[in-house]
Amino acid sequence: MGKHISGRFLSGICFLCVKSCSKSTRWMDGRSFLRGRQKEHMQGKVIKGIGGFYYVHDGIGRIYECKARGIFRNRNVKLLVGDNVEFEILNEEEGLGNVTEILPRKNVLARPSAANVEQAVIMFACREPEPNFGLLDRFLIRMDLQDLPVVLVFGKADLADEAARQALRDIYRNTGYPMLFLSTQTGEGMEQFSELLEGKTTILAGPSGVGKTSLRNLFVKESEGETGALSRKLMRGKHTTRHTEIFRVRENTYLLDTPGFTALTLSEAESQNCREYFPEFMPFWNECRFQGCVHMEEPGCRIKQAVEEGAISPERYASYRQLYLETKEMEKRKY
Ligand SMILES: Nc1nc2c(ncn2[C@@H]2O[C@H](COP(=O)(O)OP(=O)(O)OP(=O)(O)O)[C@@H](O)[C@H]2O)c(=O)[nH]1
Ligand SMILES: [Mg+2]
Ligand SMILES: [Zn+2]
Repeated sequence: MGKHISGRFLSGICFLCVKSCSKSTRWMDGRSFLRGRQKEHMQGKVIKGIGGFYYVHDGIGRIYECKARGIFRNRNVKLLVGDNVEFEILNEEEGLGNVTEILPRKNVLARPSAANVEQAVIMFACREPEPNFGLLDRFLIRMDLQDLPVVLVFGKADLADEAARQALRDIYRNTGYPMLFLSTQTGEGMEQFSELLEGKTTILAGPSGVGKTSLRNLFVKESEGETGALSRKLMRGKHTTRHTEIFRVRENTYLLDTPGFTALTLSEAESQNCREYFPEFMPFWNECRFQGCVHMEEPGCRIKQAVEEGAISPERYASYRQLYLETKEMEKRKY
């Protein structure tokens, strides 16, 4: 790969990897990172992986471009963004290294794949692009399945009037997910967002073009990830994020920016028990007339009644139906 180390050895190590070398010192915390340095068995964090290279931050101020040793391939283990690793330095000057060991993981997240994540922010835009609730609910289920606490964030709040916001609140009001409206344009919601990041490693996930990278840029000033206006045809950001990358917001506080999704299918196993992942269905558990009611066409269904009464939103129930039908379809295809 290209050079990614600035001429100014002490102050200008590039963290954006290969992009612009004199820019970033964002992991530096003032300590001299050369003092008392152990050349072997260094520890660090994988902040990004591209094409077989892993960018490992040493926790002090330097990024090493590393390869993973063959042992991982033999063990069939893949390094993930967020992994804490041991690595050896091959060339200090050029910042090259070799990852030798993965330290124990707290958890592993699939799609977007990452390790050691503590919280998920599911981000959609109030408008542009319009939220796709089917997709949003799949995200929620996926995170629940992975036992990750979720905060639901609606960005581009500057484009939504009070009525539009209330409509969104209504859809998710009985789900129990904390909800936040924010705008990178007006600054609305930024303080609350900052608070909810405090002391955690948070993954920022959602469709393309909703403003994830714009939000990240506000919290990690030096990173200046490119963002893009939506192309009208695809409704995707022009500078769409292609790789998951972890950023340090402040001490013990990290944010993972991820590539946007346009679709997300749950596996059969994942969607099979989807009923259980609609928290607002829970109060009516076992109250349907028929035992084993799947809340589709059965008479005396308490869930459908709850939709009529307004305790469950029609959008959420529609999501449920869609998932249910898809699961049936998958089962049919198997035989
Ligand atoms: N009106 C408005 N536009 C915004 C806001 N935040 C971001 N945008 C715009 O939305 C577009 C897409 O922003 P990005 O930050 O690239 O979106 P993203 O979610 O990172 O997209 P991917 O990387 O493709 O997943 C850009 O043109 C931004 O300027 C906001 O709060 N309000
Ligand atoms: Mg992005
Ligand atoms: Zn029912």
